[in-house]
Amino acid sequence: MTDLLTPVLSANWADDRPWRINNYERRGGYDALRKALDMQPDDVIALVKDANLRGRGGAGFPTGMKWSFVPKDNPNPKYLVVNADESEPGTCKDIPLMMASPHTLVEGIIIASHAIGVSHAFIYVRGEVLHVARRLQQAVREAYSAGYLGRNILGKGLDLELTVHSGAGAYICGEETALLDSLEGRRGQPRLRPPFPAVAGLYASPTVVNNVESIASVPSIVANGKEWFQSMGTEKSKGFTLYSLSGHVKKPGQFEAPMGITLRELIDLGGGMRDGHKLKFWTPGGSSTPLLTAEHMDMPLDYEATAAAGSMLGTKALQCFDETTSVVRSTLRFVEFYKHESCGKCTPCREGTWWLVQILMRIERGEGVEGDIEKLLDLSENIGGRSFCALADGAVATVTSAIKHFRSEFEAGYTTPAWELFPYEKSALF
Ligand code: L3W
Repeated sequence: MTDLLTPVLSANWADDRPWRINNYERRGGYDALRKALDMQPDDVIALVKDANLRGRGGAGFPTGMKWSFVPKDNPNPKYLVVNADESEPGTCKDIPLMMASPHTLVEGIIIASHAIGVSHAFIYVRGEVLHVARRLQQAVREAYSAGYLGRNILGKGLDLELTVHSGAGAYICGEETALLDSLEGRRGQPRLRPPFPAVAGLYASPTVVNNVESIASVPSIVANGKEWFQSMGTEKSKGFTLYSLSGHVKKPGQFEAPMGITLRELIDLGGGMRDGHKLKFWTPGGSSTPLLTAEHMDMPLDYEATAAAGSMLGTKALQCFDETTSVVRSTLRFVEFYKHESCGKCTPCREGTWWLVQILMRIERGEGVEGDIEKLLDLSENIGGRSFCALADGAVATVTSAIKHFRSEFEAGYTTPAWELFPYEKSALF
């Protein structure tokens, strides 16, 4: 089974203190930077584009293409902002990556900055994870001392400052434009797009916002070439990636494998479902992605197959729930999260998520009233796609997909409380 794994980002995680610069360099760390600095910036962009690296933060947007959107004739400074605000329920890949190997990220940032023409980059890290911020700060200090950051990097004429900035604990700041507002010192709320950040982002200047895993994947592509990257994955979804397996599996954790591995294979790598239980439903990419069922276990985990199944790959956060779990209760928990985290800027999201919670609560109590399912679907239709960002879309994805696959459980909520149908003590999660 372990031959399914392709450890690249996680290759050094079991080393002795892999986060220290000397241990990173001992494994060839910063060699890719030396190579990249001898390349023309446009050639680095072309390499990442041709490799077909797609954004690992949820949307799968081609990374090299995003870099190429930065206008060359804009007189303003250009910025690179790494989105390290990982907070999607179930998603837990960027934090271990930054803890174990922060220099992979720092090296990727320097290469990307050379490619895009950036002289000031930022890592926006989730506010709650102080230990990660400290780990990053230590790595940044080490990189400055070693001459990888600052002025005239490695004597090649590149100047780059790198700032680690902590958020204040709001999920919405993982949305790229809210993140930029927050970084500018304002309350984090999404901006209308277009203009996209690539054209007018931080301080209204061209800004590339990339996920941690996307940027950390760049050094390996520079070191090994596009053919190497393309040799992994499926036809349109190339390369390796980190899958976060959680829930009712025996050994949850991070599994680095090619795009297109199946959930069945990942669950096997995770030691199987807990004894005596079987998979009921799962999320491919955190709670924002429509849930799928055991029927979809052999579907390749790539952007195309998940979309064809009515979901999306998202952050590859595979939360597995067995038959002891009430779908009504888990849907309520997810929607409560979105209600709490809604920034309140857009009325359909602010008010709609509140109404979804009210209706789901009475269905959970077994006090649902005739027409509640239709009301949930109608509300979802009036919330989704009607706000500035994808937060509300995530909230309704969980509701509509749960009803689509498990309508009878919602109907049972007209008469029977979820805790009678699915007693808490049988479930390890709720
Ligand atoms: C220039 C254009 N740039 C698109 C850029 C855009 C952004 C990227 C993707 O949401 C998803 C969401 C969550 N010119 C451009 C352009 N871009 N057209 O491409 O944009 P978009 O709008 O497709 O997605 P998004 O708003 O970035 C991301 C899902 O990911 N998700 C979220 C996870 C949350 C975390 C977390 O924990 N922080 O990652 C999970 O599945 O629902 O659908 O950069 O600027 N013409």
